[in-house]
Amino acid sequence: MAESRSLPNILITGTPGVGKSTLCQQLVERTNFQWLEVGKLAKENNCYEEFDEVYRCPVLHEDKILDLMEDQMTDGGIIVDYHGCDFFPERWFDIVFVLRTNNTALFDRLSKRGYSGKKLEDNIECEIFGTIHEEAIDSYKKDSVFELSSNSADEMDENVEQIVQWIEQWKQNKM
Ligand code: DAT
Repeated sequence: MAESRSLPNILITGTPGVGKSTLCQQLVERTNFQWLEVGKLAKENNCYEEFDEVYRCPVLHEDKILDLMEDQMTDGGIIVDYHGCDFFPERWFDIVFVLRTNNTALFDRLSKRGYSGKKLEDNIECEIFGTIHEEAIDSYKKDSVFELSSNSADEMDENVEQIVQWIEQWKQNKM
């Protein structure tokens, strides 16, 4: 429950390539929060159900990953980073940020990452349709979901500042 947390929990989500890891990296340098990379945790603990042949990637075993995360989420101070958001319990998060990037920039970033064909097209489409934002709106209280534009380094800096300020405000309100 949010009231029992000494620090808030934050979810950073969005299509692959929008800048979640970069933002989280900068946030841990500025705060004493812990960065929980769901993809990395899944890999380390083999939390997969099957292999998706179309996308050439394993499918997350959601219940297994949630069990692994539960204890860490209790005290707060966690920044969760994942490209999906509909399977986490709503109670875990005090705020949800959905990063957004324009098609051209995202296309370049994902191409550089080695994405091509259907995988590239589907991720670009996901971003154009605002799929993750919609998922966030459907999964969390509307007034706790915020879109952040992440097209440039300047916008990245602004986003870091905004989140650091939000954390400070949360602490003030808690006192
Ligand atoms: P994600 O974790 O969402 O998959 P990332 O942080 O790995 O994304 O970023 C993908 C690439 O894009 C990486 O090379 C850094 C770059 N990038 C991310 N956010 C950016 C921004 N706001 N402006 C410019 N480049 C950005």
